[in-house]
Amino acid sequence: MKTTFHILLGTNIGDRKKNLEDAVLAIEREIGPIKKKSSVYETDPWGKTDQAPFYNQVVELRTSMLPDDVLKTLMLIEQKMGRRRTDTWGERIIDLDILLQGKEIIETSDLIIPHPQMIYRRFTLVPLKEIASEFIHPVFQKSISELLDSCEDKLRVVRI
Ligand code: PH2
Ligand code: MG
Ligand code: MG
Repeated sequence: MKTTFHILLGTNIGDRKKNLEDAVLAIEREIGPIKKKSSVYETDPWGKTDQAPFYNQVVELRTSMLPDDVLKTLMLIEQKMGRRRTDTWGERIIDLDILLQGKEIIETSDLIIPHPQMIYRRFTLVPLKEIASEFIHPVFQKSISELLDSCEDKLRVVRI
C-alpha cells in the first residue's frame, strides 16, 4: 500500500539551488515519484541565527516504503551529498526531514511524525501551505493554513 509523505528540504552551504535540485532527483530515484513541489524560499536561520540564510522547499510524494526506510534513505542521500557534521540547528549542505505521513502519528526513539517542530517554523509552514493548505495536522486537528496563522515565528521567508 502506498502512503503520502511530505518532506522538507533545507540547505545553507554551497550552491543552494543545485543542492535542492540534486536532492529532489535523489528522492525521486530512491523513494518514489514526487507529486507536488513547493516553490523555493529563502529563509532566515531559525534556532541558531549566526549562520547563512537557507533555501527551503517542501515536496509531496507517494511510496510503499515504511517510514523507517524513508528516514534511512533520506539520511543516506544526505551523506552521499556530502553532509558531515550534524550540529543541532547548524549549517548544512542538505537536510531532509519527514514532516508528515498522511494522518499517521508515530513516536519511536528514532523518528517522530508529525515533525514536532514544524508548527513553530514559518520556513516549514509557508512552503507546506503552498502545496497542502487544507491538510489537517493529525495531532493538533488544525489545517496547515490555520497553523501558519497562529505561528509566532517572525523570521523572513521569501519566495525566490
Ligand atoms: N533547519 C534547521 C535549523 N534552522 N532555519 C531555516 N531557515 N531553515 C532550515 O531548514 C533550518 C533552520 C535544523 O534542521
Ligand atoms: Mg531539520
Ligand atoms: Mg534533519
